[in-house]
Amino acid sequence: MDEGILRVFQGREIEAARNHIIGKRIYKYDTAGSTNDLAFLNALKGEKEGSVFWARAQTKGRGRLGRRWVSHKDKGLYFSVILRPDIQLKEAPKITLLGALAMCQALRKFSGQPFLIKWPNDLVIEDKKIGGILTEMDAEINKVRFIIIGIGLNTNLAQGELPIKEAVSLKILLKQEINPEGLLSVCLKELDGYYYQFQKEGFSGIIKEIRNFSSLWGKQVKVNGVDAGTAIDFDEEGALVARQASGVRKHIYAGDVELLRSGL
Ligand code: BT5
Repeated sequence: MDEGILRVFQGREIEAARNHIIGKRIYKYDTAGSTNDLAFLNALKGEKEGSVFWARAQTKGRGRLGRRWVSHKDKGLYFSVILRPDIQLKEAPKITLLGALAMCQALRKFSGQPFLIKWPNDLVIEDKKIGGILTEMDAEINKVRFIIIGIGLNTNLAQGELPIKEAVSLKILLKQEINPEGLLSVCLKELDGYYYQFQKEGFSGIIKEIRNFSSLWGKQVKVNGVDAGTAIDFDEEGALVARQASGVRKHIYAGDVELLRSGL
């Protein structure tokens, strides 16, 4: 059950007033089921592009394929943004990657630590997961009506509170309590900047930049349980390119990546 809105920010307090699109309006909740559901329902009712739904805790925080996202109160940043890009359905994965790049940069700027993207939707440091992205959408046959990009970042979890062994939080890395508003403002600024770039110039500059922040290069990967080869690149659509032992290059459009010779 959602407990109702705690506060509506009009951008200024979170330093998002000067953003182009994202974060001009921020709805802050105490407890939500899932911020993605809040954003989705409000998008259906006509809420504007760029509005943000942020909760201190989620009772039904989720990852992909119905997996759980552990969302204890004030231990993570949990927010979802409504986007209304003029794109086809098949382009939607680009938005997940754009979000991953924005969050990777936001975490780097906020903390000075070398975060990377584990394609397609994880944020990692030394193969430990600090955050994840869940993109959901409403679409017609071929056309996206709106996309909800949901972001979860571990801020203040202590070592003993981590949901899985291969996870980490900013507090553990930086050895200090994290101010969620400060982090949210950096996240919205980065997301806004990359989304604006996407609207103006398309995806190619973004995919070039993402190539510099992949945790997978040179690693043997399994995708959805099947050996895919060595991860070597992203293509212009944001698919992962893996080289198989035979030399054949395989383009992988979606899936769960496991590393064959590493922790995650
Ligand atoms: C994700 O899914 O990584 C996407 C997570 C998105 C969460 C945000 S929070 C705001 C918005 N509202 C929502 O309801 N969701 C979004 P996936 O790749 O499927 O990873 C899920 C897996 O990550 C789980 O099965 C666990 O193994 C692990 N996990 C769960 N909670 C975690 C946490 N807090 N930190 C690190 N790993 C976690």
